[in-house]
Amino acid sequence: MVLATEMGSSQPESSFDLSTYLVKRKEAIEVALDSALPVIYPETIYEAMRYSLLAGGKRLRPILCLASCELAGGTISMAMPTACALEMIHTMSLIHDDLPAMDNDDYRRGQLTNHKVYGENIAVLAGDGLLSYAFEFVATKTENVPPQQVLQVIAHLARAVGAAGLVSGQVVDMESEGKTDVSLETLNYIHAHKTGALLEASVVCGAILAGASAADLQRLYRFAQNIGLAFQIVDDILDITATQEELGKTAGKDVQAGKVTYPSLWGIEESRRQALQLVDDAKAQLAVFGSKAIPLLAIADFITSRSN
Ligand code: GRG
Repeated sequence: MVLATEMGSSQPESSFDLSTYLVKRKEAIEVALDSALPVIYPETIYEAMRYSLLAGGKRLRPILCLASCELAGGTISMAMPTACALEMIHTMSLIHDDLPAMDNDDYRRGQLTNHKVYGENIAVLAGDGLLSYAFEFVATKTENVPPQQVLQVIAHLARAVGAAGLVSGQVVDMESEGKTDVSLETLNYIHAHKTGALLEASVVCGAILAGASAADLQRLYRFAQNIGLAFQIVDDILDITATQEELGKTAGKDVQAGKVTYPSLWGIEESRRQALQLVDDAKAQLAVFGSKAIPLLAIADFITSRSN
């Protein structure tokens, strides 16, 4: 496990540089993920799991988890197993989302999708393997955290992933495909579950590990809900405005699939305005934390300024 001392900790306000922070955190997470999942027998499944897990990506969920844990007074090493688990769960959801039975995509994170390389049967199992290993990893690798808090994290993650979270978001998304009369309420439901639930769990679980108070968890929960929705609005905009090279996956999928999106309801400019407003509202939730919130505030801004 990578220790905080090997990576440096949050920098003071005057010198905070988000790009350097994101690069360093991403590097630390990549190292931890790489060592978390060695290839053993039967090699095919471990290779398929590693193929998608180590394919890059922004590592936003683990970065949020580490930042939130630090904000609440914890350390990076306390949160790293949960951070890795979040990325395993996220990667699993991407593998399954890309399957022909779901979104049917050929590219993800700049490379062929899992099923294109390993076949659908192995891709399903690679997702299953990553999902279950995520929970094993939190339960067995978390150190220096009271067991009650680890249990709370496991329960929170499970809820975010299951029918109360990602699964329901995906179901309503699939049921809405091709319909032109999808309401804003339904769209918000889809994305609060499909995208928001795991981003929210990333922030809240980091703080739970650090033993945050109920009031602070509520503030972080509201912060995460707002950035989750902003993240999805920006995702919808990028699907229209960015290239396949920038996105690392097929661009223009939403229009092609006849999906109702935020830009299709509001237009691009209004969607941008709404995303910025959500980020402002999110940041307001963290005012009480003062300079300890600097990394999370900067990450919130990154959500609307990102290009992939
Ligand atoms: C979780 C049990 C279980 C089943 C999965 C397929 C499915 C059910 C849900 C779909 C979830 C999904 C793919 C949501 C999209 C979320 C999203 C906006 C992904 C893109 O995230 P980024 O931009 O990607 O952070 P990178 O590659 O940077 O990590």
